[in-house]
Amino acid sequence: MSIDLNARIPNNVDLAEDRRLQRALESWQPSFINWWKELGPEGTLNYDVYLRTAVSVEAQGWAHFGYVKMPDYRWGIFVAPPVEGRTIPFGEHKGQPVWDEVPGEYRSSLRRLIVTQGDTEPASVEQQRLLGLTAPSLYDLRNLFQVNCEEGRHLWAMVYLLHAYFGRDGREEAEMMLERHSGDVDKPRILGAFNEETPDWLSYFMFTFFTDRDGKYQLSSLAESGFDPLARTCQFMLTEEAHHMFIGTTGIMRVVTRTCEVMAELKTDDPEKVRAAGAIDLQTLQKYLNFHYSVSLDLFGQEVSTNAANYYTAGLKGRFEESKIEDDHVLKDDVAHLTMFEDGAIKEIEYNALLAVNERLRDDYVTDCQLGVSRWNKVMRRHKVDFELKLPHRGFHRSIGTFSEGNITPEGEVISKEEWKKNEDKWLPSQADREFVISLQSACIEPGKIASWVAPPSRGIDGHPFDYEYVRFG
Ligand code: BYC
Repeated sequence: MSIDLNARIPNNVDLAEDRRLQRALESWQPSFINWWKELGPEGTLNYDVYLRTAVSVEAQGWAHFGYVKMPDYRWGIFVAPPVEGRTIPFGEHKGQPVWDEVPGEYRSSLRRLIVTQGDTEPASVEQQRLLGLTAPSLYDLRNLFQVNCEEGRHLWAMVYLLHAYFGRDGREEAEMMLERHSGDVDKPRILGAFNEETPDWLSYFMFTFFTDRDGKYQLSSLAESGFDPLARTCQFMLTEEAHHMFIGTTGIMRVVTRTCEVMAELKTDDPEKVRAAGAIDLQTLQKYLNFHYSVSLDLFGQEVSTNAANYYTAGLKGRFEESKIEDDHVLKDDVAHLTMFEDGAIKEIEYNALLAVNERLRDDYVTDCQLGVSRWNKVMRRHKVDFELKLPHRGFHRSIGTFSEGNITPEGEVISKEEWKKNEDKWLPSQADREFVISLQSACIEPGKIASWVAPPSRGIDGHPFDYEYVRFG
């Protein structure tokens, strides 16, 4: 499983042994680089960035840190080592040996899952392409670029699967990954949240907390797949993903910290005074949280999904930590109780557990999100600030699933459309809120300096201090 780092495409999948595949991927590579230059981080081609690069797939010491110009980043194909004798962990093929090739009857379902996953990766890079112009610190700038490079690598991970296992239509899908663009009217990205803008760093921290966390749960359920190449690919992607969510959790924590400091300095809880001092008031943070949480909840699909049931029964996409769940892993006779919107009311409805697999994953995600929110609230308690951030009701501001039919307040009350319209700006960032947050954005990129609205991190990257020169501008 050692990585061939000197190859034109670094890999641990013996690419050199398969000349056709190697040539096909090498012919996709220039399109990828062109896409990066056009739609990757704006104006950064000459920057030397202190980045980690995958050099191994072992848990210990998988990454090397050093200065890299981003177009020279060693994007490659890395999969976790195979598990000897692994069997399909769930569904109707449970207990049979895992597949090393695509089973004919599941070809289109698998391709669709891989394409949907792959599409999100370049989408997020596109969404974040201008953020580098207004980084709150050099440390944050470096972290942004790290995430961008790794999302690029995650695209490589899915493109490899498409090229290696799906022949001509896989290659066509790989081309399409660079043709759809975030927010493009004619060729948008596949999933809703990936067509939203990430216009400021507060949105970015929220995105890395809430939307990257959807990535964690989706990748974890694909890491259980009976199609072993997909499972192993996702296992390694999860190693990289952890840092992305760390940026979100600590990013929001640093914003909360700064706001609490300003409130203490000014002895006020007046949002206007907090804003005037160049910090973000807690009420605005709550609105951004409401927005990003709700669009990320949509990424789990509908509450009742035959797609999800079919993926599960086929052994293609499992649940979060499937092997730790104590049941038969077939779910045909199990039931689940789902919170849904029906006949104008929020109800608990019993369904077959197979149909409820999306909701199960969403439940796990909600629990995980709550842990982060509780950590932010702890910061406020430590500062003796009497305010709690809260996850809104799961029906709030939804576009996918039964709740998309209703108007639900953050507290979970069903209201009329008129009432929603009247109150929307209380719950979601208004135009004025967005303008305020954007007004705080300006590049603060001298080593050791930090913008007014966010506290410095408690430690730097790879043992370096906060004021390390994480990015050198060419
Ligand atoms: N937006 O049966 P349903 C990440 C469609 S993030 C638009 O419930 P299913 C990352 C759906 O496609 C993780 N359309 O759907 C994070 C279906 O279409 P058709 C990405 C949506 O299939 C940050 C229809 O509605 N990975 O890695 O059960 C940075 C019926 O819905 C949406 C994956 O998503 C939506 N939100 O569930 C970088 C994993 N939701 O059949 C990266 C792969 C549903 O009517 N994808 N629809 O044409 C999947 O597992 C599934 O496709 C979904 C949807 C869970 C997304």
